[in-house]
Amino acid sequence: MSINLFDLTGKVALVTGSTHGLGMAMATGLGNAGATIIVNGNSSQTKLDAAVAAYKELGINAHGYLFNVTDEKAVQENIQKIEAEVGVIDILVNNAGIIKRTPLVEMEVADFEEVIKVDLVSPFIVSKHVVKGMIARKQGKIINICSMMSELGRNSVGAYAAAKGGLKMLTQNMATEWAKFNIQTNGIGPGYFATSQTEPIRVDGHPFNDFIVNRTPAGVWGDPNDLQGAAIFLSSNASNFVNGQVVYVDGGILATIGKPSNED
Ligand code: GCO
Repeated sequence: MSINLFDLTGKVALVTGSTHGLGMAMATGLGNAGATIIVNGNSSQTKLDAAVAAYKELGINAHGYLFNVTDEKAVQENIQKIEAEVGVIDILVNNAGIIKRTPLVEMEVADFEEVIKVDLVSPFIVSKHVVKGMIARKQGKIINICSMMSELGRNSVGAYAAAKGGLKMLTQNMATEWAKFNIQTNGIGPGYFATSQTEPIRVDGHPFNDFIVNRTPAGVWGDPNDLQGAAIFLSSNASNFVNGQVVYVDGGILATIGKPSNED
């Protein structure tokens, strides 16, 4: 009998920030692999309902829950609702995040703190409440969405880099504390992808657009669907002895110092 290590049938996956962008792409991959998807948005019920309908259009069993991942009371209440109404959460993808592009010397402390709160504190909040069930069942998968900025700095994204660098280490600490309960905690580090978050720096002719195409050995911006394989792998039995790792899906950016613009 052949065993499909990547089959997620019967699993329930909560993907925070999954009404659009990379979260939606990864959640769609998990759904196509058989998982039931808990779709999360934090602001608009209309947007959440539209996203759930889009998943269902693809034949994915999806349920929407509107809550702000930085609000511990709302997180706790919604996780209880999800586990009562849909089922226990087997897979958690901490994807929700924001970015503020401001040089550090000009950045307001409140703005810096908001980026840290959403991108670093909220994965802690959501994981802390989801993992209790995983510990009780001695099984679970947690994936934290890191970034190139978990490894590299860049002008104007200092708060984001501090958060994503911290998220890499938080991933390693979650792995350290929870592996003994058969819970695997890992990260995915996306390179530069064509999403609404990167739209302002991706428009044709924008110097950053040319820079990234040149800095990425694959020579292109990533397609969000390119993240589905890593998400399925880290959510499945195929990664049961993988812990504390960040899988970089970056077209080769971290592998190279780059090349002069006149080189192919
Ligand atoms: C930026 C980009 C990056 C990417 C991604 C790279 O301003 O440099 O928005 O932050 O979104 O995080 O891994």
